[in-house]
Parts: sequence; C-alpha cells; structure tokens
Amino acid sequence: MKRIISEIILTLLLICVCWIEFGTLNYIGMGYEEKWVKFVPNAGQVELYFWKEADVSYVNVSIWFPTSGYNISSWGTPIFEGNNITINAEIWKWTGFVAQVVITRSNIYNLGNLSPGEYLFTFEVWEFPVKNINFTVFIIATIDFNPKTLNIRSKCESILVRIELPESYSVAEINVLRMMLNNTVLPESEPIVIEDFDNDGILNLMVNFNRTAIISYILTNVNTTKLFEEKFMVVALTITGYLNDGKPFQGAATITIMLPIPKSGFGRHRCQI
Ligand SMILES: [Ca+2]
Repeated sequence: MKRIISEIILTLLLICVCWIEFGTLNYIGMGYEEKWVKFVPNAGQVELYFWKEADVSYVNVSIWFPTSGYNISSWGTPIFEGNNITINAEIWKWTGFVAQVVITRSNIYNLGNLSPGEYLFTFEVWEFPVKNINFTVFIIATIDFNPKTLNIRSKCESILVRIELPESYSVAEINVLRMMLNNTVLPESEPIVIEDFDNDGILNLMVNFNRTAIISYILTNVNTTKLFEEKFMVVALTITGYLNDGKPFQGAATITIMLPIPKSGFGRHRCQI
C-alpha cells in the first residue's frame, strides 16, 4: 500500500515537473526561450478618450494588440501632479506561440471631481510615455440667447447673450475679451452689463455678439441644402471663456435659424428679429 502511494506521489511530482518545464517552455534546441517580456505599445495602438459625467471626469484607454500574446498585469492608478495626470501600466508580451487575432483591451480611469482647469493626461507603460491627451474641465455656465430665432437674411443688429455661473463663481470675474462663440466669434466690446435680469438671485453677464458674424459662421457650418429645403434649423451654439484667474467656463444653448420666403421679388429685407 505504501509503495502504491509512493508511486502515485512520484508520478504526480513528475507531472508537476513536466508541467513547470512546459510552462517555462525552455526550447533550448530551438535557440530561444519562450517567456513573458516587458512590452511598450506604440502610440498608434493606443486610443485615449476623455469625458465628464455629472461632476466626475473619466479617461478611457484602449489598446489593440495584433495577437493573443499580450498580458496587462497592471493598468496603474492616476498620479496627480498639479494639472498633470500620469498612468503607469505594465504590459507583457509572450515570445512563444500565440494566436494571430486582434485583441482590444480597455480600461476606464475615474479621475474624480476635478476642479475647473486644463489638464494633461499621459498614458505610460513601464514608465515610458506612450500617448497623451489634453482636456479641459469647465465651469458649466447657463447660457441664454436673445433673440432665440434668427432670420439669416437679416444683416443688422446684435445677438444678446446672457450668462450665469454656478453659485461659487461670479460673472464679474469673467474676462470678456477671451470669450468666444463656438471658438470663432468674439463678443462686441460694449455694452457689457451685469445685472440679475431674470430676478433669480444670480447675476447675469450680458454681452452682444455680431449677428452677421454669427449667421456667417452658422451658414458655413450647417447643411445649407437642408436649411433651404426646410426653411428653418435648430443650431447649438457654445460660449467658452475664462475667469480672470484662468478658470475656464462653457455653456451651450440652441438657437433657431430661419429662412423666410421673401414677400417681394426684389430681395429687400427689413432688419428684424
Ligand atoms: Ca439671474
């Protein structure tokens, strides 16, 4: 009985040794050793995508591999140094036999509730920078356009934009010179008025944008064929800017543009809202 048990143990040991040997795959006769080695992907294999949901910022990192022979042992955790965020992942490549199949692996990094500002997110592997992405966390502003409907054939007047900021910020701190509409149109230098026009207890900054400039921008960025067919279109416009201390803000609202049917054939149009 003891002999049988000894033989079983011996057999199991032999199996283990063989398995370990197979696992390390020392194919000395083939001239190389099959093993896991450190691997750094190139930038073309990596996609970075930033988004914000509620108050939380996220970056998704996707990496594609040409074979099954890769292993990500650590995705790393975000390291914050001021507005620079660095990730250090650990990736391995198997030098032996692998399946020729493209595999994509992804990981979402929760960056938490970041304060407003401009950030640089760098994805490193084995401390080697692979790819980075810049993103901005904005103070979310409430935007209101007046008028809310534009006749695109009108060539006069301005569009009034009323801006409110969240409770902990003041519109008096907005640097009007750096404001832009859709990163293209600057506001008019005057008048600039601060008052609580809607009596909700929150001050509004009111500035004008040149109507012709906005219409020109819209016409070069919308499907004009569709506009001429349907005679109106709803367009989202975004206001971005900075407070005097550099904190960025952004807000968006829609405006309806319309293409009225001329009442006369002479192409004359009165200025109208
Ligand atoms: Ca208000």
